[in-house]
Amino acid sequence: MRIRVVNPNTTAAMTATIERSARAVAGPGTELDAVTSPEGPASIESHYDEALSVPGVLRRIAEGERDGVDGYVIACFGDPGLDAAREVAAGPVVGIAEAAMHAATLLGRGFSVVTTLGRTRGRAWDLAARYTPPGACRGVHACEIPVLDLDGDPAVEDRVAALADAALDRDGSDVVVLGCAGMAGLCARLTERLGVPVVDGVAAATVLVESLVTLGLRTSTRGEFAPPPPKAYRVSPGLSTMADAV
Ligand code: 2AL
Repeated sequence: MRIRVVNPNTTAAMTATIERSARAVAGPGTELDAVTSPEGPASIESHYDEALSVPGVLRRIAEGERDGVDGYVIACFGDPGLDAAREVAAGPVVGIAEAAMHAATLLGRGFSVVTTLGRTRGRAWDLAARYTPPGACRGVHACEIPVLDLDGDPAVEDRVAALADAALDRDGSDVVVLGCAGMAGLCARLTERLGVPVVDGVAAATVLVESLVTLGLRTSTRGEFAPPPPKAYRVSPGLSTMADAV
């Protein structure tokens, strides 16, 4: 099967981190690729960034449909464009917050999210309310490290570990959810250090998409997620249209 992992930001180095995490768990029969958004913000840490990341995500999905991809992961913790992607992809699409939070509910009574900037906490809470039962998400904690500073600084692991450790105590939770795709590389070490399950959404979503494809399951086209009604779309000069990609 062909699985495509889409990094919704435009930073290729972060796509490499994401790809490593996805490849580490993908099955031997899976042909996996990781692609970087062709347009939009270098990192996603605001509602504005998130809105501007969606056209690039949809472009990569449209290309995937042309390339015969069987399922997709949207590898940013805000799950940008997830519902829209489901309308245009024939196969399943899973967001990393969605996968991580669902997985966390199978591993303990309550989970804590550790994320990047405090301003992204509202979005994480909104997604927790959408994906998990009331009370499952016990806290969302920010390390105040910008997304693009997560990579390459050895002090980051200590800071995130200290934050997660305090969160487990303060929230009375059993599981840690990593609130950014850029934290994927920290998962193994944090699991060792914290002694609780630490869920990296990139890995969780990769395996979940594989499972759905294996089961022959895809997004229902009966109602809300049917292909969008055909109509004219105006695109700003200099930008390509979705139709160019397919
Ligand atoms: C993210 C993420 O996963 N990718 C990105 O650019 N921003 N999430 C976050 N909470 O900062």
